[in-house]
Amino acid sequence: VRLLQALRHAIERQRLFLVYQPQLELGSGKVCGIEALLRWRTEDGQLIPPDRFIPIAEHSGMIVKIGDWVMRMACFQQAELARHGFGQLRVGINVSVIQLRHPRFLSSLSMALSDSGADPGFVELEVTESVAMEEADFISRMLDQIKALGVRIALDDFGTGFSSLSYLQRLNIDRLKIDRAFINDICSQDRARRIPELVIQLGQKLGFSVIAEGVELQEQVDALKSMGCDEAQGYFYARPMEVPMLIEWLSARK
Ligand code: G
Ligand code: G
Ligand code: MN
Ligand code: NA
Repeated sequence: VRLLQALRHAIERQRLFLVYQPQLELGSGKVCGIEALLRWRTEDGQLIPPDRFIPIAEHSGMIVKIGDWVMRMACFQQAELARHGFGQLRVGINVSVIQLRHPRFLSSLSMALSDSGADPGFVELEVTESVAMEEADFISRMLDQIKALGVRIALDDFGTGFSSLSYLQRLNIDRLKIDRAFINDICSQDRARRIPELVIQLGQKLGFSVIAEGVELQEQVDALKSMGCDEAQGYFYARPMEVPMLIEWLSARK
């Protein structure tokens, strides 16, 4: 309850902000996107990780307001990056199923797009696999409507849910994000390579691109490349950064 109250204040006092983690094409080494990740800095300077406050925000329904703010901020920052010459970066935005269920979700999304001038083709919503598999008909219709706005869709934490393959084939999505749990010991154990390998092949067969999360080592990059994985993100390349630092980081790589 105290955390909930503090979160309410944090929203009013604008203590929430976004950091962005780069995503790279494994083939060319080019930066192709960024994922927006929410952060909360309390008055005394403490950082509260999203794992701690997102579940509370979801329970209380506050995630709708927070999620709207995240979508708007990410769209405005995408447009800002475009003005700095980085318009070709897709921005990934995590969305909760509570947001998707809200009747005004689509109008919030289209307002964020039109108010910011962000190019919808460079905005990608991340929906977790487990969410996409529940309420299948509702979610698949929602995804169709999101796609109709020109926005891309990624299935997050892929491999941790239980996808029905026939349903996956019908879903209007652009890519799969392999959960970082599968990337962890990709090099240390032969067996651990099998799932990422399978997900990459599945993505290729179904026409989705595949990105690996949580890449921390050169050996993981090499292994993923040899498996034909399209993209990767993780501490190996960069930690999530606020926009000014991101712009510096991007400029240094140009
Ligand atoms: O950034 P970090 O690794 O601490 O994120 C932890 C979890 O919080 C991840 O599962 C991530 O998807 C989730 N998360 C981060 N930012 C957002 C956000 O803006 N909205 C939602 N719904 N989840 C987020
Ligand atoms: O569930 P989701 O994919 O949205 O979560 C992304 C989370 O993973 C973020 O909280 C981010 O801070 C974290 N993350 C990003 N790269 C790495 C990494 O290389 N290693 C670890 N352990 N976590 C990472
Ligand atoms: Mn994500
Ligand atoms: Na994930």
